[in-house]
Amino acid sequence: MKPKVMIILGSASDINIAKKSISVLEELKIPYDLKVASAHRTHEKVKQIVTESTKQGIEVFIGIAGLAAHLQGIIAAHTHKPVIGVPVNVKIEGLDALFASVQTPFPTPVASVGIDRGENGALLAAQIIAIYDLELRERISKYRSNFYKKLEEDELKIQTDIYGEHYCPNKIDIPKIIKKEFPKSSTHDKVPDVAIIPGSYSDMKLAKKTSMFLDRVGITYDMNIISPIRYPERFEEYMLNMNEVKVFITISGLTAHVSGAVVALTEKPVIGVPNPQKLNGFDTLLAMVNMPPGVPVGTVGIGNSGNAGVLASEMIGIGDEKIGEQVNKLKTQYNDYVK
Ligand code: C2R
Repeated sequence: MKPKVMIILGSASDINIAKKSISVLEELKIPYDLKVASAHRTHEKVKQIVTESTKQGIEVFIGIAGLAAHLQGIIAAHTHKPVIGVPVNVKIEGLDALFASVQTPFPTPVASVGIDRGENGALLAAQIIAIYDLELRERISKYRSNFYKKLEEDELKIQTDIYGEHYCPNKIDIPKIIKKEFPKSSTHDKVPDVAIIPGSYSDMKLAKKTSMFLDRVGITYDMNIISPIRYPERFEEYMLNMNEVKVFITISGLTAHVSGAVVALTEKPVIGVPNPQKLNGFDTLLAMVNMPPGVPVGTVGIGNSGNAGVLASEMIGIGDEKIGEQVNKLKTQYNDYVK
């Protein structure tokens, strides 16, 4: 058995967060490896692990680190495979690690998940691998439906404890878990590889930068302004039609409902780009990245929609050699150009 996911911890002290990732990978039966290496303390070791594991066929990296979490960016600098960042709360509620993980410059994206959200890091890794593995996608779907069941059980528990005189529950017919239909094959001639979803016209400028990158790499995409708040029915219909795309990219400002609504309705990986409209984009960044367990949004830096294009290409590249080579070439060319 060869590992598909490489987990790197900045320090052995991050192990409790890594354990959350491990338990998800175990449950989903995904082979993984784990190393401890710090970009600050053992820079060469990180570089060696990343370049060697990329050659040996690792499909996704997960970097777990607290404080000035440069580890994730350094991993992304040495590979064209997707990198997921899990910021750890060591000081100031983990905000230092979150910013260090998410705000990497173009073209070195890190798909950051919420602070201490090791389980979401692993789940996002699983969703990326499952782009090309239908059986794994079904396991993910089952795993996620357990959240639905648990919520029902918890709800019943607290409801039976309510003795209020005015408590009068309504009878509402709620459908049991909605069964998602999976396509027989994950490739289809007419379906685009990526769905770019800006929540409003004001997100179009950023969306254009994403599509420009996808055009360069030769990845097909659909781009549609769909707001789940403004047009909920149209949104659901769109999601049904886009069932077969490989990756979703959501671009939004303010409350970022778009990314949350998309991740709720798909087993495919979802990338979020916060568009700074108010509060310099802090509101949107936090709303996108700090998702609860079971619904990860791989968030890139504020306004960095170019990085969303690179990240989607890296995800598609794990099962498409031509795209993989293309994104590797573009990343290397850019690095040479900056030199
Ligand atoms: P120690 O407990 O070893 O002092 O580490 C680690 O990930 C850990 O959360 C404290 C915190 O420092 C983080 N660390 C980084 C990096 N190396 C270690 N952020 C790095 O390379 O980015």
